[in-house]
Amino acid sequence: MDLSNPPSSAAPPADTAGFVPTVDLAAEAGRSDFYQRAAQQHLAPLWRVLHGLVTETPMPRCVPALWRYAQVRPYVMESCAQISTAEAERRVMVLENPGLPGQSRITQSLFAGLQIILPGEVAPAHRHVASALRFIIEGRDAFTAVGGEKTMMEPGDFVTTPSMAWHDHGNVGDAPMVWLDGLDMHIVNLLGASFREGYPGRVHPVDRPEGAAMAEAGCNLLPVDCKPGSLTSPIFNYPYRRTREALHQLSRFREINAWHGHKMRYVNPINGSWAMPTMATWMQLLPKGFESRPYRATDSTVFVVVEGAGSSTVGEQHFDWGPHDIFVVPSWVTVRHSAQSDAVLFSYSDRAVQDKLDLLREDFL
Ligand code: GTQ
Ligand code: FE2
Repeated sequence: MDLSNPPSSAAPPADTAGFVPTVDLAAEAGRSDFYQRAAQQHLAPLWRVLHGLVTETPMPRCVPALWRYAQVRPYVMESCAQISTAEAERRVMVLENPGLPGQSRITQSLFAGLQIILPGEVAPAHRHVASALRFIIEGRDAFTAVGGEKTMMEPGDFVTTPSMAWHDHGNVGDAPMVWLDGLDMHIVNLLGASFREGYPGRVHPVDRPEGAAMAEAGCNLLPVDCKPGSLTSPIFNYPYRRTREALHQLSRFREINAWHGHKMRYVNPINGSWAMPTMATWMQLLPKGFESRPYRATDSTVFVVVEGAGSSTVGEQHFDWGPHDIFVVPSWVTVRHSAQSDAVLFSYSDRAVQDKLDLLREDFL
């Protein structure tokens, strides 16, 4: 789904291979006076742009890309010398897709950034319509407080911040904490539905004990009087310890999926749907030596390497990856993964939206 405005160059050049012009280009010159007069009435001819708007196949402007953690980490660290969390509100280095420069997008619909919090720092409380996910990269002893409950975060944990929930983050340890933020604000903005509010205080009061959400919803049980208030999972920290154990146990008895390896989706225990209403999330285990069969889907996907080493062929590109590297597979671009050692990949995409709108297509090649 193209969630951004159509480009001004929506009509591809006539010499583009496979482009079928809707109009007789030779006759266009004679129409320019008409086009100019119509433009004064804020009218434009569809036939000049039709095939660029309604494309035969997805035409993502987002391109395959890889960020090696070893290369970007120094910049994330340097950002701490440049600005405080108090001044920045959120100290985040945005991962910008090279095909979408200056737009704060890692794919057409999604945001990704590396957020860092130093020992003793607090990222002040605020709330917004956009939903956020956190995928913890390094450090521990940092918490996020969401809707009045704190959770400590560890590498590999998947943590959610639902729409309009108050949230602040803090580091009570002695080492920096880095995580990947994934947000859906471009989807929210496309729809003109964004609001945000700062909290009149550094942190929002905590009124639930740590572990409350896990006790209520994370044990295959729900309180008898539980009334879901939103489409976001009531579990807001899916700890890696449990995810990893599930994947490894699965790999001992279950036949491997030829396209995905051993891949689990994070679910909302209330309704069995995605953990978040807009962003789909997964964790997959690719056993040593596994080579996936080619796969493509209409959701551009962001991958974060958790453990192990391997490589992925994304369209024409070949990416070698290791722990903490981040790469993007654009919509409808074919991907193949191969694992050099047992490898674990976290991923997220806008599939939760595409599913609801009946837009998703996938090819098992
Ligand atoms: O941590 O609350 O990367 O509100 C962008 C917007 C992080 C956050 C981001 C946010 C946050
Ligand atoms: Fe936020």
